[in-house]
Amino acid sequence: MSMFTEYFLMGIEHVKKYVSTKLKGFEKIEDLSCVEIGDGNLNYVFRVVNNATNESVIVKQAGPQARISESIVLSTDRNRIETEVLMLEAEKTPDLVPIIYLYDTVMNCCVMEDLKDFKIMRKELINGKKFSFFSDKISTFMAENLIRTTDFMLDPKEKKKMQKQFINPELCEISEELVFTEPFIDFKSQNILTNGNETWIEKEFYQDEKLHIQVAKLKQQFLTHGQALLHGDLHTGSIFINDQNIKVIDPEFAFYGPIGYDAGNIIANLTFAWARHVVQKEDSFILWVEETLKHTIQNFREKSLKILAESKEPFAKYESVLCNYLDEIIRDSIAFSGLELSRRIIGLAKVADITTIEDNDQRILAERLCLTIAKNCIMDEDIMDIDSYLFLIQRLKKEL
Ligand code: SR1
Ligand code: MG
Repeated sequence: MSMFTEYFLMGIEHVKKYVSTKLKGFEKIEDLSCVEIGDGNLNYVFRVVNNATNESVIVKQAGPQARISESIVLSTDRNRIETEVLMLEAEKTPDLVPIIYLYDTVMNCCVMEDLKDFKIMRKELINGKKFSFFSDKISTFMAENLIRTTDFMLDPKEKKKMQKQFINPELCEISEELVFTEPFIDFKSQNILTNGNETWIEKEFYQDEKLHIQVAKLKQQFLTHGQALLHGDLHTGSIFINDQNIKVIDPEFAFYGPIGYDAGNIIANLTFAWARHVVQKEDSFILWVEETLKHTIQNFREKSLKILAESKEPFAKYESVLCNYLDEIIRDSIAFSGLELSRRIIGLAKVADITTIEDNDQRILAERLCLTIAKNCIMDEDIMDIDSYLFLIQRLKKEL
């Protein structure tokens, strides 16, 4: 009888056995080698290589607790959500996601394409690498996967069915706490602040009630605005990249939410790379990020408008309906980017773009730059499109 009929957390030998039992071309266990390569916050990720053929696959398994903190107990259903979303995305943007070979709702794991020719985008950006094609690829990914899952594009019953399929209470709760709550209160067990920035953050974030009121509005929007099937965690650590293409991975936080949340994550995470290189004075990289921010949002809007032109919704025939809809999404994206910019500096889940700045004074500067942008994005209603966002960050860069 198979040992994989009841869930348990697999180790390296189990994974080899699992792959040899389940996957064609990997039957001979003596030919297989396996290493755990996961560096994310939640799951276990194994690379299995068939040394006889040089073929390899990735096995990703969800454990009952988060890797980053055992006190975070989580449903392993997140692996189903991730796999089903990747399969849906593969229908719309097959070039931009990894192939799923199998998924298993007993072991809560999936076996997928090994993206061995790709690297994690965040690490590449930290090293100052520029990618001229990124804005084109990511805007296609967003327009195709977000706009095509909205009420404008889906049959009403199909949309509600998808909303039900991707209800994701536990991972949404992580975002509700880590993104929308904890960075704004003195949540000592989770918020670990950089030496030298504590007093500033105390005053500018924990004590600013006007800021809290704006954050509360955005939190309500996150909780209630089921606009599209989001990726839910669209940062540069969820993107693999090489010299030609990107692959978007890890949609386990997916749910029906406000489109601006995904787009805002892209804006914020490009901005972390920008801030790192601003304090390190890498001018050509800084310029590339600024152009990429502009092109990503412009292309996203144009591609979304083209998709919406196919809508069967009677009111979609009015150009102003579609333009208002997209302008509002972009306004939301800017505001949500302020949340991501805040939580990755103040909260539990930080980003290497900033934490690996060795010089403490430079790190303090980069953090304040991100947090000042964040506050402006959350509070200033005039910063509502990508041009005003760029105007803001370029002004702050000059004032450094
Ligand atoms: C407890 S999980 C912390 C963070 O890691 C994920 O990548 C999400 O961004 C989450 O907020
Ligand atoms: Mg992830």
